[in-house]
Amino acid sequence: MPNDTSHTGDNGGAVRGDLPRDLAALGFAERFQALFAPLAEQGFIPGRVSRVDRGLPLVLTEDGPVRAEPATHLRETSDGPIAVGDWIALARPEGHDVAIAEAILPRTSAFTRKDPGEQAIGQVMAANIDTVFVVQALSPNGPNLSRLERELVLAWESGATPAVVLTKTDLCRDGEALRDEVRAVALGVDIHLVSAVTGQGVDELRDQIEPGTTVAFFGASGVGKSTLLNCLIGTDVQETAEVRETDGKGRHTTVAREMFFLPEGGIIIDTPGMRALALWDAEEGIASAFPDIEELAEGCRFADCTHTREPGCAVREAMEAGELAERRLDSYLRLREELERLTEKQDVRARAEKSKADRVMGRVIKRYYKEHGR
Ligand SMILES: Nc1nc2c(ncn2[C@@H]2O[C@H](COP(=O)(O)OP(=O)(O)OP(=O)(O)O)[C@@H](O)[C@H]2O)c(=O)[nH]1
Ligand SMILES: [Mg+2]
Ligand SMILES: [Zn+2]
Repeated sequence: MPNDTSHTGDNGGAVRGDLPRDLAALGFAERFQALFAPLAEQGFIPGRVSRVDRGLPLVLTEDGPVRAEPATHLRETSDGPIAVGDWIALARPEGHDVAIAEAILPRTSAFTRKDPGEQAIGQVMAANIDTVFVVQALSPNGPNLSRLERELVLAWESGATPAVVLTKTDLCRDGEALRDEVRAVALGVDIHLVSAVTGQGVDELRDQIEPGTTVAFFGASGVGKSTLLNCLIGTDVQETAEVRETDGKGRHTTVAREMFFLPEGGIIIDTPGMRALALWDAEEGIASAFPDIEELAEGCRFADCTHTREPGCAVREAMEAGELAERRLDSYLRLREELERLTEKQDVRARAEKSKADRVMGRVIKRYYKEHGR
């Protein structure tokens, strides 16, 4: 169904739905107000990024949506370091028709993955989120527990509260049994079962999203993130598409991260299904997502036990005794290894950047001596 509330925002970006102009409705919590106070004194305008198109953020302000250009110092990477959900200090220089995004307020949380195209760059998928909803479908090939574990590591690492949403309960016979399976890998995390077809769980989920708070949906293509968003909002604000018949995979229908608003006041960020979900700085995320293994590891003989072959390994003992699933331990070890490789790459990159900086500094010093003599 075409979206009848869509209209065109400043400078051409398509904006969907009725966008709030009240800062509280945009999630301008006390912490942001306090952070912004000195910037307001200097004449900056606060606004929140609802989407980014070709590096240009669409910033929602009290005066409506504004297309902004990131200030030069914020333009380091091609996508721009500005992310959906960011709070921005806007300047409107006289004679300019575009606003300039001068500063990003420190984030309370950020869902970050490793940029798939780069060696060691983090990519913020959404910022200042209160709850990360990791979405998986209970379709014939779901849930995928190992993928879920990876998603939960990133969710924990974001600093937001993780939660799991299991969709398409109408397609499976025993949702409760699958919930138990998921519970074993989503420790300390709320699990919600929903169906866009029967409406199961939709009202309950909506109740979880308090006015002025922000949630974000993450999960593979085709699991039903946008469908759920439409159900929660009550109108079709996002396009959805059937999964492929051959393999049940999604068609990557949603192509941009974007912020939406519930009539009740909650804020939802819908994201495109991600193929690659590589870890980024996930030390704490792994510890939080695997409290069972971390706790067992305290009983290992060696403090630096890798849980692969050491004698006196309490983790392997638990696995052999059937108290810890082998799949889960494999998953944990794989994530740890990925993190180690990432850290090595980050070190290489940091060294390369340092040596580049040294070379530049070397040139500057040489020029200085040439001009001033020794
Ligand atoms: N049976 C059933 N189908 C659903 C449910 N939720 C979503 N679907 C279907 O699943 C397909 C994919 O849904 P989308 O909402 O487009 O999935 P998505 O997660 O947004 O996918 P991307 O935008 O590609 O990341 C659509 O055909 C939906 O109708 C559900 O609860 N039950
Ligand atoms: Mg979608
Ligand atoms: Zn061990």
